Amino acid sequence: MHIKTILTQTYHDQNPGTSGLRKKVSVFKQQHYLENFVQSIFDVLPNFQGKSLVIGGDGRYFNREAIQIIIKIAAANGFGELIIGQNGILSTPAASHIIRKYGAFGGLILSASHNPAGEHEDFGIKYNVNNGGPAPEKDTLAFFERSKVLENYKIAELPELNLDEIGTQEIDSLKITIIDSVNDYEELMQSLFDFDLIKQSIQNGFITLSFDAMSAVTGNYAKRILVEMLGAPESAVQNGTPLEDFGGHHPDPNLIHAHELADLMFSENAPTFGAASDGDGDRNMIMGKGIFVTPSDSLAILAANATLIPAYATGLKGVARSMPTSQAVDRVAANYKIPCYETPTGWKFFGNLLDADKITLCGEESFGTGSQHVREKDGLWAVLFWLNLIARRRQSVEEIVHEHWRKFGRDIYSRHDYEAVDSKVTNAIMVSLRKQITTLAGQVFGDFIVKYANEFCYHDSIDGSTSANQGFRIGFENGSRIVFRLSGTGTVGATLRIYIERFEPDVSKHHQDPQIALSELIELAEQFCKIKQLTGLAEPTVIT
Ligand code: G16
Repeated sequence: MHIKTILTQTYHDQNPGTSGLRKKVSVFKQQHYLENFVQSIFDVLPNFQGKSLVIGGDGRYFNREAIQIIIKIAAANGFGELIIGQNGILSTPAASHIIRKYGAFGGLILSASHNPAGEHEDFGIKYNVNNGGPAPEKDTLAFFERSKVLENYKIAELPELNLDEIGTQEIDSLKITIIDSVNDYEELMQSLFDFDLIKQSIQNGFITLSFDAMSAVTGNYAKRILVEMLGAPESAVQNGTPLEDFGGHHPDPNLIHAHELADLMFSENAPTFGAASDGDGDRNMIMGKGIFVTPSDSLAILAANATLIPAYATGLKGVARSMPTSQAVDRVAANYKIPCYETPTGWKFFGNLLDADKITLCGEESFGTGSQHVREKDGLWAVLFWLNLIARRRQSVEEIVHEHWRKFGRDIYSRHDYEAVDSKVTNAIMVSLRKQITTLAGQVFGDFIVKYANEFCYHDSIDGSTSANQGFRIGFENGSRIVFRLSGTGTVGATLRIYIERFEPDVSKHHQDPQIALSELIELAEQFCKIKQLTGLAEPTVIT
């Protein structure tokens, strides 16, 4: 194998965000851009010579081209084995599982998740460590630092590899294995859930379902698991063929972007269960006939019912949620007397807690839930969890949710996003919030008395690291909260996210529209940040 060293120009914008480096395709296609970032990662990682690297992506535009480049750089840098999903496809949770199952050194996952795909849209890349989870912040910072001084990269002269055929080939001392993208993941799911029970409930018509794969990576996984293994009709999987541009969809499973599913679920002909996943298969949206389950509620409900699922029958060690996620799961944890951890936004922060066996389930308001089984959030896992739960409890989604609220109270919750705002404006908002935050405790705003107000700073109890500036939170005496933070996944301008929640213990008030129930807090949030005033926007771009 002939290895070349290529002199490169340095880029100064390769700072990974919440979940890896995400940029427009045109940015990634700049000369040496992808090569530089991959080399920067390999320069930082120690002692991987002869070890294996997992490679796969969500199949979006530039996926195949990027994989060919990565193969050559990984070969030149001395990896001993490359394990690649067939056609270059691996869902993010499947990649996490494969890293763990085959004891790989790590993995490169190519995805910009829920961001749109295509020549003029987004691409992304992130490195996952050997526990299967996203690289911790200290590593991603080191990758960025390295990229700012990188002068050359190494690349092997290899022919283009055929990614479509399963099998192993050897080039000198490098082994390249193309694996079926679904097999390992499917086996794992079967080991966690009661497939026979779910299958029975589908066959006898108690469960009817619609799953929207949004023309993204989960199509292959859903067809194999839901249709072939669990017996759902083929028509149960919508948009099940992964396309390079995701069919022009914005593959973000929420009520706005998965509106076809939402319309169906609120119609007369709704099946009993509806769900959607995102570009790379780690997010999930759960719906029942006539009901949308917020991700925060979904996490709480899964935690409250975990012992009904074979994999979690012996109970949970603890749970964790990201800071802006509602406090619904905290109530479940308190009830079952298990610890509940609060981490910054980003799945990478759950890894240490999972590895140290402190928690069994975790989740985020951004449509992500997961467990010990991998080190990523897992969309289809959440879908199967709900199907298993419905089959076991013989209740509808609505009955399960309402019963949960009756028992624990309802955390009425909403997130308001102001997308693609001029970053000068959002930076000014952050500066102003930082000033105000220290003066708010004890102040009274109508019915709301500020109990605490601070900028969230996380101390990882396992590795002792600290992550500062993780969003502003204002907590009120009555348990309500307003949280402000900037998104770390966008590629255009800046996105301000405002998270609003109010606890409602009174059963007679559980069925209010969240936007109405939260209206006072929504106004208060504007009073603090003035986003509407500063941008002239009358409404958030997206409300979930
Ligand atoms: C990523 C992270 C999640 C995070 C989400 C939203 O999800 O993996 O942990 O909650 O971004 O982040 P932000 O609010 O910074 O945009 P995904 O599905 O995009 O990989």
